[in-house]
Amino acid sequence: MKSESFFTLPRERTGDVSRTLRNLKNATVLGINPPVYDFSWFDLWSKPVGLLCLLRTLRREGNDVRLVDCLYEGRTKPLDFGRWKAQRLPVEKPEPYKNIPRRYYRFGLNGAAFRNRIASCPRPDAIFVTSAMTYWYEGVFEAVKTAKEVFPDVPVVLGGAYARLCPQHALRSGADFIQTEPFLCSAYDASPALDLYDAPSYGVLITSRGCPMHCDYCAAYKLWPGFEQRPLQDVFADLAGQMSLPTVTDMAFYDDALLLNKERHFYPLCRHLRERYPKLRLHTPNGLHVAQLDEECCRTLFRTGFRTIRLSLEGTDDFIGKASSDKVAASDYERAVASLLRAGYEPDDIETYILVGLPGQDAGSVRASIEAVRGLGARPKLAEFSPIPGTPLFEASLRLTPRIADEPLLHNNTIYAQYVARTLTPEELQGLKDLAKRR
Ligand code: B12
Ligand code: SF4
Repeated sequence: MKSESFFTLPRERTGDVSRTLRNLKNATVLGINPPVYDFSWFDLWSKPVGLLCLLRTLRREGNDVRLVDCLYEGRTKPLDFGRWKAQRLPVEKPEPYKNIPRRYYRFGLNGAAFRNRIASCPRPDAIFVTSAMTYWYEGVFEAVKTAKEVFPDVPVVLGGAYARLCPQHALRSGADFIQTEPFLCSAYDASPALDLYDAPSYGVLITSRGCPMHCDYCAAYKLWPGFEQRPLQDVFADLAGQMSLPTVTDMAFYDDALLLNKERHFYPLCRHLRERYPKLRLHTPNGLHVAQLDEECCRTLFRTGFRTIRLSLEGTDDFIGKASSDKVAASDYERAVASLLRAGYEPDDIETYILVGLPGQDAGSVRASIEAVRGLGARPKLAEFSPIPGTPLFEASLRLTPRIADEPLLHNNTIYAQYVARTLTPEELQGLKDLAKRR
């Protein structure tokens, strides 16, 4: 018998349908990870984890779940550590990007193949579309439109970071409902249904949610208020589920604050990883908190199989320090790099994020941060600023560039500083990138 509950979506089109979804039984549901429209896209162990957790939860309740992941299904060439290159097609730039002298692409399964994949699924009772970066909404709109064309009477629910950060804008997607709250916030279950992929080369672990700090450019505290670590038994079960898939060789951590309470959380997790999965290669694309990286922690990372390390420095000057909750003291960073090198890492294994393009930031200070990182034998990695709704620096950016209020495409980190706010010129930015890359 089909569940009735789903069809009683609230009359308001934004809010929380977690409870309705939890009551869904014996239904067929289709999850969609949309294509990405951007100037560039790299697979930094990218998976639609929120959607995969939702699908796993629904399957446990007896629902038949299907997944169309446009990026995974559009993959082409394998890269290192389980990553992939995605199929890309040059496309015309939308109006807000018209004057930007760069090529623009659609990444993922091409339009006809995407449509056919959706049409090949059994008629669902509900469709769930996820979203990530706010400036990727074009792909989200395309996914909703295609789903509506193929299955016109099936309700579409849109969730994910864009939906939560820009709910009013997301209403224009044509989705029937915009999920603005985290799904399943009380019974925290973050195990993704990785087995919905035919041959996943990497999995994703989230062992905690939120971050106790409040950096001025970051929406972590808005997306996940508070800080909570998952019980380790749940993390181990999640890991065992993902590792039961024979094609998985790599695992990425998405935590915002992986190393906090490390004696009770991270170290026991590492012991478990060493005992059970000694060959697994581990990655931290989301940046580690430098203050936690003492000698023992660095040795543990190395022995446990963490292969690519990214450090959140952001910058060495007072301006960045203040915007970044003063989370990194220069001495902590020096100690972290020295300890990582002593533990056995090569300089190329350690990339350090340096933020560039913040309103009010001076290019000279970015240059100094790059030099400082290079001087210590680590590799600087520029992270271009993206204004994120709800953060203090979004408010500051709004004063400088009011257009960002209505047009999330302008939040794109690739273009914001150089072409929207013009806080630095394309030549200045290129100069900084060249300096960061120089060996
Ligand atoms: C991991 C991560 C990355 C990874 C991988 C991202 C990926 N999946 O492709 C990496 C390191 C590559 C990355 C890179 C960047 N990121 Co990032 N990233 C994150 C992070 C920490 C977690 C995202 C995540 O998967 N969370 C876990 C899942 C479980 O959450 P979720 O998907 O939102 O799902 C939940 C709900 O939304 C819901 N849900 C999800 N889908 C659906 C669907 C339906 C139907 C329903 C009902 C519910 C639902 O269920 C889940 C559980 O509640 C977020 C911050 C955060 N804490 O969320 C930033 C975040 C998304 N990133 C951000 C930024 C700024 C960036 C960078 C621009 C940084 C930089 N300057 O270089 C780059 C850009 C990358 C690019 N151009 O490709 C910003 C957003 C920017 C924006 N304007 O949108 C965020 C919010 C962090 C911040 N600074 O505030 N990122
Ligand atoms: S420490 Fe990192 S995750 Fe935490 S608020 Fe700052 S930038 Fe966001």
